Amino acid sequence: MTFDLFDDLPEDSAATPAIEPLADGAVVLRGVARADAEVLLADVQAIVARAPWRHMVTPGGLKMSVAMTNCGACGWVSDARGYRYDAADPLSGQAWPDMPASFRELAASAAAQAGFAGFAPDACLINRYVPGTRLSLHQDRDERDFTAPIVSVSLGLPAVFLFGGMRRADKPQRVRLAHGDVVVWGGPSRLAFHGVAPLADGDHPLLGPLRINLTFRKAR
Ligand code: MD3
Ligand code: FE
Repeated sequence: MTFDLFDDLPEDSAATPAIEPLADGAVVLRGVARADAEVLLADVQAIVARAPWRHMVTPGGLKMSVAMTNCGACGWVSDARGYRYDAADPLSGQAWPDMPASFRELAASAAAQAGFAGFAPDACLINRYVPGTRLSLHQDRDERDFTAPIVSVSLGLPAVFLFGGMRRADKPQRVRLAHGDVVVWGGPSRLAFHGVAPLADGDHPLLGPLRINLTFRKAR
């Protein structure tokens, strides 16, 4: 497969990002995380050393195909008891790893560019996709305050993001999210149904056959 035509541009091409409106309250900042990718991925590795990737189980008993971990004051967990945010990693009983400065600063700067000044996430869910992994349509509604946006950072292989409406049955738009793309989902988009189509095969220069997505949330 082929990669971004823009992979070879100088790093400062990310200094003047196009702000691409996606929907009411949602904007894509193309490539803004590209210059930080190595630092972000080193920070992911340090988090995974303490809070390993795991496939959570839905309340309905299905094992998710996305592998997940978290950092921050609380982390998103799913098991037979339901979905929730928890201050402890259920695998270790210990607090989740701290949110690295690189994560916090990128999330706050992206949110500010989208009009959400002062975004201070307390949770970052980290998702890992291999070819074939998908995330079915859902809403993110386990957070306490829906006035805060969610900021997502895509790294590695590109994905087709499915962005639906307020009803599960609304036909989703398909949006390609590539390495370094950051999306801010706020306002009326905050509770939209969304998902990720099965990841296509590929081999990314930094990540190999993987996509990693960071989602920053104000959970409490
Ligand atoms: C739109 N993750 O972790 S990020 C999730 O690529 C999740 O791993 C996807 O959906 C991923 O919950 C999509 C983009 C995203 C995240 C949260 C949203 C889009 C959103 C919340 C509301 C609307
Ligand atoms: Fe989601």
